[in-house]
Amino acid sequence: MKKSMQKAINDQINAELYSSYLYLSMSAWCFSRDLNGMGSWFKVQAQEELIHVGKFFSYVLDRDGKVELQKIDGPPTEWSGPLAAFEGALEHERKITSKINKIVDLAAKEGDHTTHTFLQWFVNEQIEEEATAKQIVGQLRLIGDNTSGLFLLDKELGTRVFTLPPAGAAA
Ligand code: OFO
Repeated sequence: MKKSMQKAINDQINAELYSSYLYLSMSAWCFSRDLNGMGSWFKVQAQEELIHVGKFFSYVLDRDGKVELQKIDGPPTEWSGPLAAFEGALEHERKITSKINKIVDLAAKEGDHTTHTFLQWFVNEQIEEEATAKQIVGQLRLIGDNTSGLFLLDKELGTRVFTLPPAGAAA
């Protein structure tokens, strides 16, 4: 693997770790407001981001590259409400999509077919990541100031569970 690609993937490992940090912070904020379903949803999201970290981590090592972990920035800790938190999540996922696309562009430019193929999983994953956040933002906008609606959505989001990918897939 070329050094430029190794650097791009190490930067992405940092971005995925930040994603996990950000969602863990959103989780804490929701739990502290008794929005336990949303708190749990964000916690699962934080765990899923660590799966993304693991995929990039293993890929660099499998290609005989060097994993270089970097400092993780501190995420925000306050949001004006659940809508603002989920809007922040959607905005963040859009940024991640554009980062992934840039690495895909680099792989194409460098003729790195292996990395190009590897990245397709993330290209597809980002469709779901953005769609899910967008749907929750839309529902929260519909709910507005309706506390019963918020209560119901919180309950529904609390049903999300973290499932480990099949053996080997997370490595
Ligand atoms: Fe949320 O997809 Fe990784 O960062």
